[in-house]
Amino acid sequence: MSEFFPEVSKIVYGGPQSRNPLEFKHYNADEVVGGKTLKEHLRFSVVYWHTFSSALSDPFGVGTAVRPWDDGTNSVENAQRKAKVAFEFIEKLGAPFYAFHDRDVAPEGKTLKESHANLDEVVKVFKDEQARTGIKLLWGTANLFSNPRYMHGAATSPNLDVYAYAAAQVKKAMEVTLELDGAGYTFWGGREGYSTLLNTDMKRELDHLGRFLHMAVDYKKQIGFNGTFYIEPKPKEPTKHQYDSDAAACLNFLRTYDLLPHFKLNLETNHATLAGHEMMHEIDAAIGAGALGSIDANTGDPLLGWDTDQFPTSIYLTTQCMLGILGMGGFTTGGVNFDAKVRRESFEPLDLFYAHIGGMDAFARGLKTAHAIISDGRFASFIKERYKSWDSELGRRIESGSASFADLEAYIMPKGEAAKNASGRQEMLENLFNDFI
Ligand code: XUL
Ligand code: CO
Repeated sequence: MSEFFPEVSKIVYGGPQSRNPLEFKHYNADEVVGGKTLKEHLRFSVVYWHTFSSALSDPFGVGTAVRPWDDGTNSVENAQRKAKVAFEFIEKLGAPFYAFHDRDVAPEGKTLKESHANLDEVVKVFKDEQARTGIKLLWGTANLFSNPRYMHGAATSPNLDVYAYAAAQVKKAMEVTLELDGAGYTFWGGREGYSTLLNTDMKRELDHLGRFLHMAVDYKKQIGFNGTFYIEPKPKEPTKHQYDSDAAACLNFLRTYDLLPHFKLNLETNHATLAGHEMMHEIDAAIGAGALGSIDANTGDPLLGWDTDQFPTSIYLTTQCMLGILGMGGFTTGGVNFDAKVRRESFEPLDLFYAHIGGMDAFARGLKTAHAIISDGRFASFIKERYKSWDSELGRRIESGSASFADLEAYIMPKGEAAKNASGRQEMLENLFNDFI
């Protein structure tokens, strides 16, 4: 097997005392926490687009990435070589999954037919490499935003031909995901939104998006794809307003169009930030609806207002994520997908390893910390105690829908005043959280 990363051998667990930056300090794949190995809990996934297809350009400058395996052509051969690079990287890293868009992995042809054929050529390599390494596909997706044809959106385009083109692209991407035995398929509405309402029929666009996703659900059944469908919320960028703006908006959309039984959410930290939410808020919102599927693990820079897609390194963040995920009983088909890219200044192949090792270690610590918090039980008992008035007979009647305003008036009137409030103890709880970090 050719070696594209000759300076790196398999990344091993060296433990917290290790001084080797190419070893894990906290991610010990086979270590058991709460009855499952870290590998089973975290289901790490490497994304193709940032890690293997990004030149590291930014709005002010061209790409800086040095990728010795890339001959700079748009050929299928170059794409197939990149596929081998990807699998060597993922195997050495020890991540069990990967994720891709159709257009990250194979060049777009002059016609749709040619693009499909190019994709098939790369999928052949993926199939062989999956069989050789045991690495699996977490989810596939279609890029419905880069090509200029999608300037007005794809499933919300005012141009029916573009809508049909997008449908054909998704159909093919679903077929390929099935062929590769993918555990899921993601819909991120890259340009499904608007830049101005002055030219937009919002209701009609949303109706079209609803129809589009129903056709996808029908096709999923038709081809026998049993993976999970995910919607990935993001409030803006590239458009001013994206219809799938946050978890709550997605859930409302899915309910309105009778799609909720068919979809779960894939939540991304930097998208939560852009929506003005903490990731924990998005996770709680999705779990409340029984709809948390997977996470795109990254982080933004608090001083920059855009989607910087940095690798997650904050233990507070990873602990909060894992509290939600452990609380819901763990991932089923989803995982911790590093939708993150190295900085433009970190242009060497080696930086790809450092970035992922850091993210995996941060999530391993988050998992262990969250497990310790849950086992300790003090947060859970505090919350239980805070709501204890609702565990009364009247509380149960209200919650089950068998109480009326008149009942509540009859209950509170003789008391004259509500019972005394208890402190929310925010600072005490923040201190307690810190005790676990
Ligand atoms: C864009 C983003 C996408 C989706 C997949 O911000 O997160 O890469 O994850 O299309
Ligand atoms: Co993402």
